Amino acid sequence: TGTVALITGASRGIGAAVAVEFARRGAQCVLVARTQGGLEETDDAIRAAGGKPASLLPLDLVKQADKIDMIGPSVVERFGRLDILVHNAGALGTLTPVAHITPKDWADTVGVNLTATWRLIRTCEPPLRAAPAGRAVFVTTGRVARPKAYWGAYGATKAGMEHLVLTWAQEVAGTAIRANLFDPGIVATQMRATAMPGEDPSGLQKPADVAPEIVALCGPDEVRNGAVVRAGG
Ligand code: NJP
Repeated sequence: TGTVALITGASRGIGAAVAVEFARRGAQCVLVARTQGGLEETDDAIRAAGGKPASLLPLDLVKQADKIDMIGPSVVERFGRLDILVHNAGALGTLTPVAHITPKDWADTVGVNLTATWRLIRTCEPPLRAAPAGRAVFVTTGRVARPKAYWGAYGATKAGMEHLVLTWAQEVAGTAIRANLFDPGIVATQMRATAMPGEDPSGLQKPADVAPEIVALCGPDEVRNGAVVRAGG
């Protein structure tokens, strides 16, 4: 069998475009997000692009820890291997002063951006180690380096994600795994529209513009490990 790629946040936006790009290149995709209908739309786009029908894994990365913990073993059981993890799902939360962040928003941003990163590493590391060229890419943000009022929960949890991934990258440095972060820059998606209501998206990057860069970072010849790669760079 060919390459097997797990992509989170694959129901729309950047994750959906990444899934289509992997499938176009022959990979078997496993798609994670909460919205079954969105996952089905991505699968339709994969089929239209001539890709293998995707495996859909509808789950909430905040609320269903037990399901996340089963991902590694269940992908291996179904497809025999897992070569690639792209943790692209992200939670923005409500843009608000730190003192006004609600417990729910805090739990959602920590849950998707940070805790799910750890849980995905935990469940995917064994099959990624067994793969000939295990690859993991985590989608971060330039906001980590530029704290900005009202973006505290998002920026802090993505910063935590970066720290965790860079730590893990050191730990797997002697293996065939390459673990990197990708900062997409500004992309016209639902998240961007929520953050910047009223912004004209016509001049922004589109998900399909950045997806090939994420897929390239998962290539078998990639030598970088523990890098933060910026879109266009
Ligand atoms: O966002 P959006 P993007 N459990 O909102 C999923 C980063 N980024 O494509 O569950 C499971 O269209 C959600 O699916 P659903 C950003 O931080 C972006 O822009 O069905 N899945 C959807 O598929 C993020 O890491 C920009 O609602 C959950 C996906 O996540 C990545 O790019 C700039 C979930 C979000 O799709 C992709 O975001 C930047 C949960 N609990 C970084 N919660 C930008 N767009 O400008 C959410 O610096 N999802």
